Amino acid sequence: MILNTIKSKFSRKFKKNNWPGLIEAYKSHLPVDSKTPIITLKEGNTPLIFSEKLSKIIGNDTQIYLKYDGLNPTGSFKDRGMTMAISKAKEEGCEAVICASTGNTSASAAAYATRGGLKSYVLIPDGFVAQGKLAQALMYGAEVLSIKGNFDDALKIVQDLSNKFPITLVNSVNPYRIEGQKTAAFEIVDDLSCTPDWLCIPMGNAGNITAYWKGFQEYSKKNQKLPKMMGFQASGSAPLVNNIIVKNPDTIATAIRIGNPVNREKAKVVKKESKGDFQSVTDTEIIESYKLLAKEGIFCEPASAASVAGLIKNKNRIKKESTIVCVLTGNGLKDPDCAIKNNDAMFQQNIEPSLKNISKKLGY
Ligand code: AN7
Repeated sequence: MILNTIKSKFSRKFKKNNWPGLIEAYKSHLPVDSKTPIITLKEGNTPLIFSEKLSKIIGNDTQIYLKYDGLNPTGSFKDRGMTMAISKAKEEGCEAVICASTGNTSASAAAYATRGGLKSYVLIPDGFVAQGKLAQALMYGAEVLSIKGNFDDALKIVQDLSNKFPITLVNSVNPYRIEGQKTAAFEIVDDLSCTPDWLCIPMGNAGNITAYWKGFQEYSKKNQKLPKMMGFQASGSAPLVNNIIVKNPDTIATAIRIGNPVNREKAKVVKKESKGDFQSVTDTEIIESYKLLAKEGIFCEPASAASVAGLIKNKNRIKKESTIVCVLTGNGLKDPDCAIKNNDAMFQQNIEPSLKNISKKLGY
């Protein structure tokens, strides 16, 4: 185990300190050439963290790892796709980009667009975007339109706008997004020196599960077993699990509050080819996992915790000595309201600041 870890550290082409960003690192696997202007914030190369708590909960000598993609420059996996989408938009001479977003896509699009000197427009569902994400989009200088509708309404409008006007759509229907995001699977294979048995991942529009599957297919060695792709949705927002359109999706995990995923057909192929499964988890289960992860020192956003809630739900189906990766797609700091409302911490306020009083409060 330790030997493997050391070996995989050196099998990466670039040392941590001079990581050039994922396009440069994996350019032989990506649709770029010397003419592509690379717009990067050095995204990618995120840690794969062994989870002692989860490995113990699942038992049976399983090894559970967390792909902590919340450590990307804007705090979510979207940066992997956005470095590609914005670089290609720039290469193609486009001057403005647009997206609909539950939050993270807008933050990432705004950051990479401004870095590349492009204008960005974002449509978000009024009242259902976490504070941190909105703050980011505003700070990075996007023009933000908060609509009286949900993500699915917003996506339909931006698709129409990008067909009518010279604005590039950077939602995950943009194929370059998938190309960039597939590098997360490359990194997992590099770190483990093998493919995992299962990949547990939250699904909204199902761009990321599509990207991971493409990544595993392209990067694994011949005859190497590919992972079962286990996609999880919130039970109030589970169009892929139930094979329906959800008109009014509802979940505490606002990032995946999506009722009509654009990558539905691609996701079905992933499920079938990987012999995987799509299942739902309740908001209560999501919050339980969110708290459990934080108690191991890993703070992710609620949508990300759906991957772990799903893992735990499948405890009895997991084969002995399996290696499983749960993808933590976004950083917990994105949604401070959710954290402050959902924790088991001792938090006493309005305390008199005297040594005597505080010693007593602390039980000394
Ligand atoms: C933390 O930002 O759709 O299945 O507009 O932010 O590829 O859609 C976010 C999605 C999972 C689902 N976890 O990924 C958006 C948006 C987090 C997310 C997903 C999202 P996909």
